[in-house]
Amino acid sequence: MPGLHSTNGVETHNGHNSLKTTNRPDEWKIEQGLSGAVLPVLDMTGTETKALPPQVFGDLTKDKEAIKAVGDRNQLFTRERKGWIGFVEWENYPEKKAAAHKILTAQTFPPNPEFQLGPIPATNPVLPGTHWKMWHHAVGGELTQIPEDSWDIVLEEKHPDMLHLLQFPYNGEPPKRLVTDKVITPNPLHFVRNHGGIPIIDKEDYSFTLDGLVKTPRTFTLDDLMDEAKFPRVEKLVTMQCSGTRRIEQILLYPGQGDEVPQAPWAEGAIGTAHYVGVSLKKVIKACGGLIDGGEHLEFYGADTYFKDDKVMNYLVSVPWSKVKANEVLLCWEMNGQQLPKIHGYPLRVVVLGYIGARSVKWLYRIKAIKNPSRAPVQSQEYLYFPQQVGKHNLKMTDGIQIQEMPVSSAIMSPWTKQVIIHNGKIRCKGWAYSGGGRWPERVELSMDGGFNWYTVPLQNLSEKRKWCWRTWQYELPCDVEGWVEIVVRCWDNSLNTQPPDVRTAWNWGLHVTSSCHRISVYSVNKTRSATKARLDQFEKKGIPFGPITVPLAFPSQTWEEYETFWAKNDPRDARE
Ligand SMILES: Nc1nc2c(c(=O)[nH]1)N[C@H]1C(S)=C(S)[C@@H](COP(=O)(O)O)O[C@H]1N2
Ligand SMILES: [Mo]
Repeated sequence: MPGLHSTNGVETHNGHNSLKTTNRPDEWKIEQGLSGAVLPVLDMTGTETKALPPQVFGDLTKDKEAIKAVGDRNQLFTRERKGWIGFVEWENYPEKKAAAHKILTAQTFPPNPEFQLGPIPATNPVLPGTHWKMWHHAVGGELTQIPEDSWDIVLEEKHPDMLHLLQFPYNGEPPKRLVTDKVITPNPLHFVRNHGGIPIIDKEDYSFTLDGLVKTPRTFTLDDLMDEAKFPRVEKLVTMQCSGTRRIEQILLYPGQGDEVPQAPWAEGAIGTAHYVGVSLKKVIKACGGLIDGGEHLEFYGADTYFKDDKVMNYLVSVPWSKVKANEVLLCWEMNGQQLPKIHGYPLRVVVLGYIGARSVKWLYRIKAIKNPSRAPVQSQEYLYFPQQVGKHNLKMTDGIQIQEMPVSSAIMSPWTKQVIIHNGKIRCKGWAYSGGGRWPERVELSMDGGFNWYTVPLQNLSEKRKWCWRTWQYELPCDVEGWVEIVVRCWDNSLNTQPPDVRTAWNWGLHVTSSCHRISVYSVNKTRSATKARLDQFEKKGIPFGPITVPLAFPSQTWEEYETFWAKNDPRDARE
């Protein structure tokens, strides 16, 4: 094919030989799509196919004069309030936003490491979040210290076994064996999804404002909310799910854009269940005299700083009043009997029942009643569910559905894909099932033949049925056959919704809402078969481990005597005329 060889002759040294080749050293990998980022785009619009050069990143530039002209960053980007470490308020200060924008556009940053079209790093943290750290340091002022402070909080508050997908902004999930270990997720193991740093807020200095289209704008302290004479205390067991859960399946099928540069390659652990204590936002709005002048949506402001397209802002999203009116939006200060951990929004966060996690704003500092859904990027540009034909060249924000309620979904936490399982005709499986919008799992089914036949998990093997909650399940899945089998899980919720069969069906450019049936491939070795048992006994007698299955046999599987006996009975090998 024309134009695919990008390099001039390179010398590769292979033992004693020196090969002159025009290939890249990793040509084979590139050709096999294992290094897709360096594949040229092919232009076939003309009579000849042309290989288009990829985007090149030139030398890094920095206009120091322009940055200096912006002014003293320590004064410009100061802490907004006493006792609120890491909180820069942007939304009330367009000139401050403009100054930060100037700083970010007056320099270039190195390209972000590519992992979707190449290998995912084998490290924990998986991705460092290079750009976001650099942007924080570039803006400076109160933001300078945030990446380091945030990581300290991760180490202080999260379980040492957490899988750190992105170091900064911190994104982490528990390993599979701990995701469904308990029906209520212990706080140190609850997944974390951050878009920015963690503000460290002193409870004594905490308050938030409710303004916009309300009759009487007011400021509330935590003590105000906790006063049961004013607001009834609400307790709820709630499953929170990030719409990025199981994104890795979409990435491994086809790379996409995700909702911003450092997309967390989530597995099945971006879901957690906790017992929250707080008040209903509806009551707090009532205390402000209710909504006025066509207030239809409530916009939540988080104190963290979010970067998008060289601009800075606070974390803003909105929910409709109808959701609030139904008492399905809570303001919470307690999680599983403890004060909210810093990483989960201390001192106060929003918990929106049955919506994607993105709407449950942490480090809440303001609620504004507005007419239309928020125009902030997290609401209007991200968390959009695009149709399959939408991609880099034709993306329009209005083509995406704003994701609010999660659809029904489920996942297998054990065993793991590619695992070899020696069993007595049943494979022990466990996992979770969940449905958004206040629906709940009614039936969980497992298949071991790729989704042709389904076994129903008996109800006693499912955790308690509750509105707003997942159900964990376990099941001994009958499996007679040997070799590679595909185990699939699907859930039916109380509205009889179920899951699309495969990832391709639900794949989307934003890599959101991987709600397709979760599939894993395991290698079945069924010991109830006498030949299999005899063979495994031989392995055991010889003290030879069975795995990995790809290692060639350590001892013969058949004697020559057995071989001859077979042919004595079955000769001739070929068919007679
Ligand atoms: N202020 C603020 N609130 C936020 C976010 C954020 O980055 N900043 N992330 C949201 C997203 S996308 C999710 S999935 C949930 C995750 O909540 P958790 O980190 O407590 O598990 O928080 C939401 N609230
Ligand atoms: Mo999320």
